[in-house]
Amino acid sequence: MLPARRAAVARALTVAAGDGLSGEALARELGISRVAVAKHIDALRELGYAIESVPRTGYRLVSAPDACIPEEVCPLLADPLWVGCEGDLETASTNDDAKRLARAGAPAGTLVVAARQTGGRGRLGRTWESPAGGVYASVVLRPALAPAALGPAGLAVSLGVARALEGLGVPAGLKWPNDVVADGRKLAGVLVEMAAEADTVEWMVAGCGLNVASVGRDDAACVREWAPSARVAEVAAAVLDGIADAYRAFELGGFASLAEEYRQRLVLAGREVVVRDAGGAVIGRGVAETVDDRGALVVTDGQTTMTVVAGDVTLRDPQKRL
Ligand code: BT5
Repeated sequence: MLPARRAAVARALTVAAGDGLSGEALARELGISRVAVAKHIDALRELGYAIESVPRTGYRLVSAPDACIPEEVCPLLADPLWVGCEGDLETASTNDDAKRLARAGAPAGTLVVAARQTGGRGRLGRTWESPAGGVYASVVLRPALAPAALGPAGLAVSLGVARALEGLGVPAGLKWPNDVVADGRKLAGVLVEMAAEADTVEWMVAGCGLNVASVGRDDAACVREWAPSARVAEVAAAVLDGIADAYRAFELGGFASLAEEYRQRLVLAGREVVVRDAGGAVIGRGVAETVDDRGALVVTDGQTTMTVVAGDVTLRDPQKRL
């Protein structure tokens, strides 16, 4: 992974720790001018880095921000899928940024992260509230699969998120299709978008929004309820590595290879649900039984069984929690 220069300055200051580094040493190490170093230091301060300017020593890092920014997330990523990471403190939507990069030819494994979003998007035209204190990340993928095979990609990605959260001590469940929930409240959502031509997929962008700190909604959960000292960047890196792992299995073996694990976490099993199509029209009511190997939700009303390939479900009794 080639970190941007700004990230390289942050890295060098982190490694130097209390000793600090002179502007000259930084310029030499990174092969840039001292003016450029000063510019990157200013940019890092704007991102929330506390950097002291010490006479004769140079720059010393006092503290790094707890935020979903490339400087903090990238060094923690372990999966070989990741080839590049971009992003800033704020953007409208990391999915929109990743789509732009994908259209411009960015390779699979390119990441976009942000500390907050001003236009975070959910599925079906809904909004994703994206204040500071969350993970907002989108990945460019180029699956070697037919477009029709990508239907359950979001389920695979949400399973990757849930697995990673379990590793952090969060009791993560899955609400079909793409929601990660805990204690009956939504913790994370996944938005998959793609461009396909005939029978090839040009690109696919998978975005994940995840609450690490509270967002102040009654129907939302956050990671810190179970992991009070979790840092945003650590959670982001764990979740992104989890997504990479699940995506690889999905690309190789399809959803069938992940279905059993998904089913084990399905919080809807045995619950009365209302099924709606993408336009919001009710297309069925019944008990959610399971998710089949193609990723469809199986709902039965006692007489007929329907398999729902795409759409949305809500609990029949909205007072009841998942
Ligand atoms: C989703 O949509 O759950 C997908 C959310 C994906 C967001 C990520 S952030 C990075 C990337 N960039 C983007 O612009 N988007 C992706 P959906 O299933 O439609 O759920 C949306 C619904 O979740 C809303 O209508 C609210 O009811 C609820 N919601 C909104 N913000 C929330 C939050 N922060 N926490 C919990 N629930 C929330």
